[in-house]
Amino acid sequence: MNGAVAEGLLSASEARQAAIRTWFAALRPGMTVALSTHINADGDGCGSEAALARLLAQRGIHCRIVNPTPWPAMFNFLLDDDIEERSALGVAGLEDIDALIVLDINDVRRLGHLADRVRTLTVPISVIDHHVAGDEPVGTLAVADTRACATGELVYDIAITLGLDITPAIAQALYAAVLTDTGSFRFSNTSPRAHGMAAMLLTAGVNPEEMYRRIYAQVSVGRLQLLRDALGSLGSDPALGLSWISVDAGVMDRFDVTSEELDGIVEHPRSIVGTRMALFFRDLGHGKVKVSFRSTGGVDVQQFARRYGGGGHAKASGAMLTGSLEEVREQVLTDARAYLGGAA
Ligand SMILES: [Mn+2]
Repeated sequence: MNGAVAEGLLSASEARQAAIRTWFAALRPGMTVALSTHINADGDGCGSEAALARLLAQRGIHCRIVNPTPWPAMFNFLLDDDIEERSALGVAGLEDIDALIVLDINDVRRLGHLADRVRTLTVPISVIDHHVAGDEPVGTLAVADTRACATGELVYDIAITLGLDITPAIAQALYAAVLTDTGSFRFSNTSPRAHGMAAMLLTAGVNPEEMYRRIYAQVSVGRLQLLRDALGSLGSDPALGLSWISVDAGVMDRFDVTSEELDGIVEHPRSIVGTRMALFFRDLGHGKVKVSFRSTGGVDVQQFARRYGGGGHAKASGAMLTGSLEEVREQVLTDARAYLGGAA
């Protein structure tokens, strides 16, 4: 490995550093800044917010986290008395601020019930994100790069570009961001830089076993009972590489689980050898069925989901369909077989 490659693992690109300096020039000591992220914040959104709040505090900027949905309990360990988490305030949390920074999304509509207020804010709004900008992008100043494995990578670059101190608490938040967004360093966004950054964060005090325990070894008994129940519905069509799983409308009450705990169920059919497309059917009751689409390899599930008015990414999409669980499953499986047959 040559020196230039090694250097690139540990430092931000010139373009990214320039974007960070321009972004930071709009902030001043003494300011109060609101941080927000998408509805149902994930490890990247929460980790990026917790890290950025502490980093900006080093420059005398006070941050208030105001998310459109409650801070997930599983990420409480990223917070402490030094962070003002005020998502419960709703739009009132966006009053008396000097700037808004939106993380891990670039579409106002993903701010849920905060969106209307954000559209009318007159304070500077900036975005730090690694997604392709949506139809209604947020703000004017951006530290945005779709090559970043996580928004947390961009926050890390803010820290090193501005010479800020990556304390153990900041390192832990950034590691949570990268760990979760790369699927524990398994997804295709697991870049050399993701590992380079992870190495630096371990050096800064992250304990990887503790992070595993806090983020992944937190499963309730009900979640596993639900999985046992759901596995009874597992189906697969090995010739086409199609696998699916379903849950009925009563599972959340029956097993006392939250909708967050349904995340990841689709990874079970997806993990079947030879699977190219995995489907998760969730009956919401009231004649609505939520379908999650996942792909492995070259199948574009975003294109497939669009026929049902859904969308997302090429490898992870979703859609809401009308009908009973049986009707929707029958229709989508028929369409998926034709789609995979054509794409074979
Ligand atoms: Mn992300």
